[in-house]
Amino acid sequence: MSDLKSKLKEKIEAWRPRTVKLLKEYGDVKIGEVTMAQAIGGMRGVKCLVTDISYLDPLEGIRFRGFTIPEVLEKLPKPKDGGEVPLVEGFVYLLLTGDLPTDADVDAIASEFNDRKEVPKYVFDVINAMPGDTHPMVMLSAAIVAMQRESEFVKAYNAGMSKMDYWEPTYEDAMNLLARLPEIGAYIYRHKYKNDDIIASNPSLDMGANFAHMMGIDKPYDDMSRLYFILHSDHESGNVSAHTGHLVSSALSDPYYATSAMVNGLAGPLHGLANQEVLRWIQGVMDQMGGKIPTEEEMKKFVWDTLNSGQVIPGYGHAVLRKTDPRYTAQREFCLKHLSDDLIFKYVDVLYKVVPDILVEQGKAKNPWPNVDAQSGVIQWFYGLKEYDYYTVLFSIGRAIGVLSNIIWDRALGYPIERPKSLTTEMLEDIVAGK
Ligand code: CMX
Repeated sequence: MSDLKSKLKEKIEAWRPRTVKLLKEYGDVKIGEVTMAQAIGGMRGVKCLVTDISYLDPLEGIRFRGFTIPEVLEKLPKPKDGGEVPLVEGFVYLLLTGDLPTDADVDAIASEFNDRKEVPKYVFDVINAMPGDTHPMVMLSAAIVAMQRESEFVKAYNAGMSKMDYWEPTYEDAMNLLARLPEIGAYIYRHKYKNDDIIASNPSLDMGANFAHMMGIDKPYDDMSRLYFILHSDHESGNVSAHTGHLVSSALSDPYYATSAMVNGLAGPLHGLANQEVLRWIQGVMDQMGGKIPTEEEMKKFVWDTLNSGQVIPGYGHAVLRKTDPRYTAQREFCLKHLSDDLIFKYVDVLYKVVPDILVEQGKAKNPWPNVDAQSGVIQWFYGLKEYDYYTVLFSIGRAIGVLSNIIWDRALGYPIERPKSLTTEMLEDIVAGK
């Protein structure tokens, strides 16, 4: 058993009694109520999910295992080549175990990923067989589900494993997936946009650096990849992608099914695809401006035109957050350091100055501030990744870290199949009428 897996085993055994006690002794304690608006309105704010991997405070933003983004960026081990962003391997360790890793822990995970990262050839054949205009998220989702025949969970389940052991083969599937997703993601990019000029994986590099290498993009794109994967990893459990992964996995569908499903949820323009929408929207404005930076007044007009035509401003608003997303801020700091003169960054900057006031004036959005997607495409574009329909693949690789960490713990703590209750409209009307 790997060091990480034995550490996880210890943590799981220590944690299980806490969950069992809450369930057995305090199962009737109320933690909230559900209103009519919540039932009709997408369950906003209903407290009915449990996770210890991350917590989202509406004003503060995300904490991963109790650490804010600046703390994660400061405390986790960094690459030895002068890279400024922590190694993704160490972040995986933090999400899984709740502890900060040592350099040795990080090295052990890097070597575990290296041993697991060979993608079966038939997966690439599936991607190659798709029409050239297939969306990269479809390629990713199909590639993941095609690999389902590799599932260790399915093999162990069919062999009659005990429920207490479910987490162990889930861990194997999760680690295999995490090791392979950057390989698959880079393959999709080079296959679809670079004439199949595939760049072989380099086992001596960490996950972020190897991804940059396989994409064919120079430094500091290695740091950018690390930052991107860490920032997009997890946002507690209620968002569409995380919740989809958890839900599908609750039926004991294995991590391949669950991860492919979470990718499909992330592909919606109100969720992960918003990063591509931001770039598409900005490009439209740039075309109309002939490349010149709009004044605040000109930008206000573009924003109002979009709102008045019944569309949302991509990259702004959030179902939980009520302040600027710290994931936006972390990327903005990266931009200020590395691409402050970039034209598109300047557009994003003007947007930041005008959009919140306009959304407040419009009076609909509960949160007028930018989210993670408002800035992320700009950085990719700057480093030459101009094919913006690819951006959500990057989000998916990051999000898989959080979703798979959660799935391992879901299985370890024995969370059951998810099954909320529906009512009919007539029943709601009867409740209002006091019947
Ligand atoms: N532009 C215009 N209108 C917006 C808006 C925006 N950026 N954000 C919210 N609104 C509107 C909603 O569409 C809704 O309108 P209706 O009453 O007509 O339906 C109203 O304001 C209230 O919405 P809300 O309660 O503030 O927000 P929701 O929780 O319903 O939705 C989100 C959250 C993210 C889907 C929404 O803010 C949005 O559509 N943003 C733009 C898309 C985006 O950036 N998505 C990425 C989010 C981060 C991620 O998951 O990756």
